[in-house]
Amino acid sequence: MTQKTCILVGAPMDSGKRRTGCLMGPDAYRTAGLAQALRDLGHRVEDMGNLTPASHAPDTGLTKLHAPNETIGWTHRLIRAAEQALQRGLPIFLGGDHALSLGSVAGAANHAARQGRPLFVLWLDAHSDYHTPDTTDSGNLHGTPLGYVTGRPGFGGFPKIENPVPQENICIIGLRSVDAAERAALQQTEIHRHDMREIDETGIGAPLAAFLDRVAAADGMLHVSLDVDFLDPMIAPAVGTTVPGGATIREGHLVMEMICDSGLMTSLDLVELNPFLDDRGRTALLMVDLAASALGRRVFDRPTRAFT
Ligand SMILES: [Mn+2]
Repeated sequence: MTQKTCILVGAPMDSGKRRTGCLMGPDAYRTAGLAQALRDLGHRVEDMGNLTPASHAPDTGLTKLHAPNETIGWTHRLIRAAEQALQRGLPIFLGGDHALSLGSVAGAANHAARQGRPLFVLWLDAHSDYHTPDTTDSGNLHGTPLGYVTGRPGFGGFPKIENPVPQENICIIGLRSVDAAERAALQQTEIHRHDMREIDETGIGAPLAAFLDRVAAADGMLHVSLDVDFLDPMIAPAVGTTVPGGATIREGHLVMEMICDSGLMTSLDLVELNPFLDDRGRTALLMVDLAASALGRRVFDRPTRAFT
């Protein structure tokens, strides 16, 4: 594939849910060799280091939402970081929990709008993350980024969404944990949704190929958001929201290689890695391998690597 400038953006955001540990994620990806893996593929790599949230009011703990003000601070910071990095290359947001996508996707949408191109979003996740601060039962804002970037109401205090992502430009693959309220809301939308049963029945390549064809036909930019819990917890244990029955290593690599073949990806999130829960770094290493596949590595060109 053509050489790219990959910009690593550390986002040690841990405010999107109550269980802590994702703040260690960016350094786990560095330790797992992400930058070298991308350089070995011929890409230029810049590491912006770890961001901090914009200044924000302290969180009081008096609302049902967990840490809304810190999350708002991160969202401001990440919107700007995404806009700036996209002018120079392909940003890879090293999470941090999935609330970082409130900012990374909103910023990517602003950038795409300035280019006069539509933004498409591929959401690889066990969950649909379509809640709003009004609909969430848990109060965990990592379950809200797709609600936010599509312009759902209820995000008072957050940066205003300037360029909502059209519902039909979003594709979620990997679903297997959607609560009743969220399912009802999703069924009112044009978001493309592919649950694990469909993947079992048709294979993971078919819905992805159809989506990538739509992105290409529209000359779209493509933001890919990879949640660790897209993968099966047997192979990727380092996440606080494990749901059995996730994607296999083969399915993960197939998705990433198809993304690479398409040449369409313009930004990437790696989210929800909690190194505190990992097993000798295996989840971090797998996420690095998947990122490398999305950027040109072919699994069958290299020897098997042991985890121990
Ligand atoms: Mn998620």
